[in-house]
Amino acid sequence: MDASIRMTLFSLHTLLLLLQRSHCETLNTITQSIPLRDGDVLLSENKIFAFGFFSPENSTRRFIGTWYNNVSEKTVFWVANRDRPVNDTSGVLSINSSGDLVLHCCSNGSSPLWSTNMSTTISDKTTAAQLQDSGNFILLQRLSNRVLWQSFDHPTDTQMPFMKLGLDRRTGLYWSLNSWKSKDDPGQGNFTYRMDPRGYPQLFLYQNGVPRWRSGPWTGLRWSGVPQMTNPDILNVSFVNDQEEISVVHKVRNSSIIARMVMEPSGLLQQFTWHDRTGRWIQFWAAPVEQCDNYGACGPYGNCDPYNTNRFFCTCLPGFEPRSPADWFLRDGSGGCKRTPGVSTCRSGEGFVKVALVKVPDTSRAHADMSLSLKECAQECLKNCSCTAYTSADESNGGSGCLAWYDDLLDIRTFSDIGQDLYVRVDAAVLARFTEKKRSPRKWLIGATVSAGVILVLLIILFIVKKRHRRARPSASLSVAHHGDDESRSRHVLEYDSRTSDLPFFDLSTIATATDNFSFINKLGQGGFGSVYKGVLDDGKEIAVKRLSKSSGQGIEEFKNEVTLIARLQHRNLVKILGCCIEEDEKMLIYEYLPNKSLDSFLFDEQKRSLLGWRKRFEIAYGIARGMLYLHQDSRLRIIHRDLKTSNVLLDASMNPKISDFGMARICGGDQIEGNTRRVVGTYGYMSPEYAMEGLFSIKSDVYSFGVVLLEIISGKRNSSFYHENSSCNLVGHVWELWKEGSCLDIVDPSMANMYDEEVLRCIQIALLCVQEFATDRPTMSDVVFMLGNNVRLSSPKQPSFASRRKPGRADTSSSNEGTNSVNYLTLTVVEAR
Ligand SMILES: *[C@@H]1O[C@H](CO)[C@@H](O)[C@H](O)[C@H]1NC(C)=O
Ligand SMILES: *[C@@H]1O[C@H](CO)[C@@H](O)[C@H](O)[C@H]1NC(C)=O
Ligand SMILES: *[C@@H]1O[C@H](CO)[C@@H](O)[C@H](O)[C@H]1NC(C)=O
Ligand SMILES: *[C@@H]1O[C@H](CO)[C@@H](O)[C@H](O)[C@H]1NC(C)=O
Ligand SMILES: *[C@@H]1O[C@H](CO)[C@@H](O)[C@H](O)[C@H]1NC(C)=O
Ligand SMILES: *[C@@H]1O[C@H](CO)[C@@H](O)[C@H](O)[C@H]1NC(C)=O
Ligand SMILES: *[C@@H]1O[C@H](CO)[C@@H](O)[C@H](O)[C@H]1NC(C)=O
Ligand SMILES: *[C@@H]1O[C@H](CO)[C@@H](O)[C@H](O)[C@H]1NC(C)=O
Ligand SMILES: *[C@@H]1O[C@H](CO)[C@@H](O)[C@H](O)[C@H]1NC(C)=O
Ligand SMILES: CC(=O)N[C@H]1CO[C@H](CO)[C@@H](O)[C@@H]1O
Repeated sequence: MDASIRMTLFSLHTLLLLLQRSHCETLNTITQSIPLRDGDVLLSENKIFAFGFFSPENSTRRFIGTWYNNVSEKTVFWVANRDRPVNDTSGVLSINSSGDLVLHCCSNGSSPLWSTNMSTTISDKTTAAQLQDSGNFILLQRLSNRVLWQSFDHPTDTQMPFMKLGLDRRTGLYWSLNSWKSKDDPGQGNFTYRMDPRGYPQLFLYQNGVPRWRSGPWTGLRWSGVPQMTNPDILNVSFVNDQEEISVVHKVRNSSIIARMVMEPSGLLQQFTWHDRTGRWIQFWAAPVEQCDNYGACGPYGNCDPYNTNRFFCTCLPGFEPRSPADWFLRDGSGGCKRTPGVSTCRSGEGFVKVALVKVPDTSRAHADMSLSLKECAQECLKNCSCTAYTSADESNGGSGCLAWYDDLLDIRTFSDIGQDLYVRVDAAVLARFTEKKRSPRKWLIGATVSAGVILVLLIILFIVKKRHRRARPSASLSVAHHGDDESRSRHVLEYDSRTSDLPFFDLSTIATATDNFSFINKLGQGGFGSVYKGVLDDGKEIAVKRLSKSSGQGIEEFKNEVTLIARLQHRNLVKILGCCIEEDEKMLIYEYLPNKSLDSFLFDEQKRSLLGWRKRFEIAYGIARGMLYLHQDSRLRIIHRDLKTSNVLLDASMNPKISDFGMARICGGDQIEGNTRRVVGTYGYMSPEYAMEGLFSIKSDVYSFGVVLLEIISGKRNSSFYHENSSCNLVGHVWELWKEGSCLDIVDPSMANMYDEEVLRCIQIALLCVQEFATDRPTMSDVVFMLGNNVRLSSPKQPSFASRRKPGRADTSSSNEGTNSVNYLTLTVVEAR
C-alpha cells in the first residue's frame, strides 16, 4: 500500500514537473541537455528579442522563429522551418550528439523537420545555441565561442539592422529576402529581393524569378534608384564589394531606433520603424510604388518620367524615337525606342548628351573601371562604337570611376530632385542640335556688343530666366557633356526639357467622329461652361469631351497655355485631361471617361444609394478632401475650384472619387479670376455666404462647398432641395438644429441601415466646421484632411450660414455683414504660379 501510494505521489510529482517544464520555461541557452520545447522561450541577453515556437495569426501550425520581445505587436522576423511546420505542440528543438540543431516532432525518431546541417564541419561536438541582442540566432562552439552557424546567414523576409544582404563570394551563399506566402503562412513566397552580382552589382526584386524592380547600382552614397532610402536620420547604409563578398548593411543611427526592412507577401518591399508611443510600425520607405518603378516600364532606350506633362510617362532618350509609334500613342511604352534610322554613331562626329537626375540603366552587363576619371571614361566610350552610354561609378567624392554600357539601355527613370547624370551617345546631328540650342543666345550676345550696358542687362535677364526655368522644373534637364579636352568638340551645357512636349491636340474631325457629330444621344450633361459628350476614339478608348460655350472671350494662345498648365495637375482624385481641341471657334477639353458617372447619381438615387456603405462614403469624402487639398496647396498652381458639388465628383470603376471641372475658372478667361467677380459662377446651395452675396471668394469658399458635399454624403439628401417642416431652411440649417439638440445622428442616411460607427459623428462635426458663417473660422483643406484621417479632438462648430435660403423673418441679420470686416483672409490671387 505505502509503496504504491508513494509511487503514485512520485508519478504525480514528476507529472507536475513535466507540466511546468512544458509550460513556460524561459531559457538563455540551448544545449545538448537543455532542448527547447513548444512553449519555451529563449530570450536575448537584454530581453530585446525572443525565440521559440509560434503560430501565425489565423493558423494553428507551429513554426520556430525569432520575434521582437519589446514590441507590442508580435512581429516575427526569422523563421526556421518555414515550409515544414509542426501540426501540433509536440515539436522539440534540440542539439543532437553531432552538435547540430535539429527540429523533431511527433515524438518519433524520423528525419528532422529542420536542422543546421553542420555536423560534417563540426570537430568539437559540444555546441550551444543562443539569441544575440541583434536578433541573430547562433550556434557556437562552447569552448572557443566560435560561431558555427547563424540565422543572419539565412534570412527569411526581413533585413534587420547589422544583417548583411548580398553574396558571399567564397561560399556562393546569397543573403537574400524571400516573402512569406501570405500573412498566415511563412512558407516561401513568390517575391525575392536578391543581389545580382553580374556586371556592376545591384539588388533586384523578383517575382517568380522575373525582375520587377531594381535598386540600381551603388553610387558610393546610396542606390542609384533609391534617392530616399538612405534616410540619414534613421539608417547608415554601408556597401562592400571585394574579393570576398558583395554586401549591404543597414545600421541604425541611434540604438533606441527599432527598424526593419521586409519583403511583404504582396510584393512590396518596405522599411519600418517602431513607434512606441502609438504602438505601431511606421513605414518610411517602400518600393515599387509608382509606374516608373516597374522594371523596364519604357523598354530599351526609353526614359520613364513620372513628371512628364504630356501625361504619358515614357519618353525616348535623345536621338531615339518610339519603336512602335502606335503602341506609344496608346500609352504602352514597353516596346521602347530605337535610334533614328539612317544615322551613324560610329566615327562620324558623334558625342554625348547628358540626361540628368536619373536612375541609371540596368548594369548587369555594364563595365566598371574605378581607375578612370569621368573625362577618360568619355574618351574610352567614344573609342568603342558599341559603347552606348557612360556615367561616373562613384559619386561619393564628386564623381569618379567609369561605368559604361555596351548594349541596350534598359530601365531608366527620372527623379524630381536627386539622381545621376547619364551621358548618352548621340549622332552628330543630334549633338549639333543640342549644341546649337545653347550657342544661339551666345552669338546673339556677341552681336550686341554695341553697348556694354546692353550686355549687362541681357545677361541679368538671361540669368533670371534661366534661374526661373531651372526652378520651375529641375528634373528634366539634359545637357551635353563638357569635356574641355578637345576644343573643336567642346560641348556646352544645354537645356532640354522633355516635359515641354505639349498636351496632345485632337482634330475637330476626330472628336466629331468620336461623338457622332455631338449627337444628343452621346450627351452626358450640361454645365455652366458648356456641354459634355461621351465619345469613342478609333482605337476603342472612351473619352469625355467638354465642349466649351463659345463666348468665353479668351485668346487661343492664352487658352492653350491655361489648358497646358491645368493638364499638369495630376492627382488620383482629379479627373485626367487627355488633351484638347481648338479649331475655328470651337474649344474642347478631352478627359478620361469614367463609367460610374457622378457622385450625385448614386447619392440621390433611391436604388443606387444603398450601394454606398459608410466605409465607402467615408473613403469618397476623404478622396475629395485630398483632391481639394492638392488643388489648394500641393499643386504647382494654386487653384480655387469655385464649383465643388456632388455632380462635379466623378467615380471611377472602383468608386474612387475624381474631382472634375477644376481649373475651369482659369481656363474660361480672366474676368472671373479677380477676387471680386463680375459674374458669380458656382452653384446655389454650395456657395459660401461671402461668395454668394458679395462675390468674394477664397480657398475657404471651397471649404464651405466641401462641408456641404460632406453633409450630403452623410445624409443622402440634397442641400438645395431639402425640405423639413421643422427646419430653419436647408440641409445645413437642419443639421445645425439637430447638432444643438444633440441628435444629429438623425440625419444619417437610413439606407446605410445603421451600419456605421461613431466616425459619422466626427464627420458631421467636421462638416459643420467647414460651413461656419465666417471664413476665418473655417478650417483649411489640410486641416480637414488631417481631421478626417486622425482621431484628434475637434473644436465646436459655430453657427453656420444658411444664406442661400434664408427666410427673411428668421435670419439673424446681425452677423451677415461682418464678413466684410475681415477681408484679410481672402486670397484675392486665386491662381498663382508656384
Ligand atoms: C502536417 O499535416 C499535413 C497535412 O495534413 C501533412 O502533410 C504533414 O505531413 C504534417 N506534418 C507533420 C510534421 O506531421
Ligand atoms: C513518425 O513520423 C511519421 C512522419 O512524420 C509519421 O507518418 C508516423 O506516423 C510517426 N510515427 C509515430 C509512431 O508517431
Ligand atoms: C539540411 O539538409 C537537408 C537535406 O539536404 C535540406 O533539406 C535542408 O534544407 C537543410 N537545412 C538547412 C537549414 O539548410
Ligand atoms: C544530427 O543532425 C544532423 C543533421 O540532420 C545529421 O546529419 C546527423 O547525422 C545527426 N547526428 C546524429 C548522431 O544523429
Ligand atoms: C505564386 O505564383 C504562382 C504562379 O504565378 C501562383 O500560382 C501562386 O498563386 C502565387 N502564390 C501566391 C502566394 O501568391
Ligand atoms: C484572420 O482572420 C480574420 C477573420 O477572417 C481576418 O479579418 C484577418 O485579416 C485574418 N488575418 C490574417 C493575418 O490573415
Ligand atoms: C556610417 O557607417 C560607416 C561605416 O561603419 C562609418 O564609417 C560612418 O562614420 C558612419 N556615418 C555616420 C554618420 O554614422
Ligand atoms: C537616441 O535617441 C534618444 C531618444 O530619442 C535620445 O534621447 C538620444 O539623445 C539619442 N542619442 C543619440 C546619440 O542621438
Ligand atoms: C568594345 O567593347 C566591347 C564590350 O566590352 C568589346 O567586346 C569589344 O571588343 C570592344 N571593341 C573594341 C574595338 O575595343
Ligand atoms: C512593448 C514593450 O515591452 N516596451 C518596453 C520596451 O522596453 C522599454 C525599456 O527598455 C520599456 O519602457 C517599454 O515599455
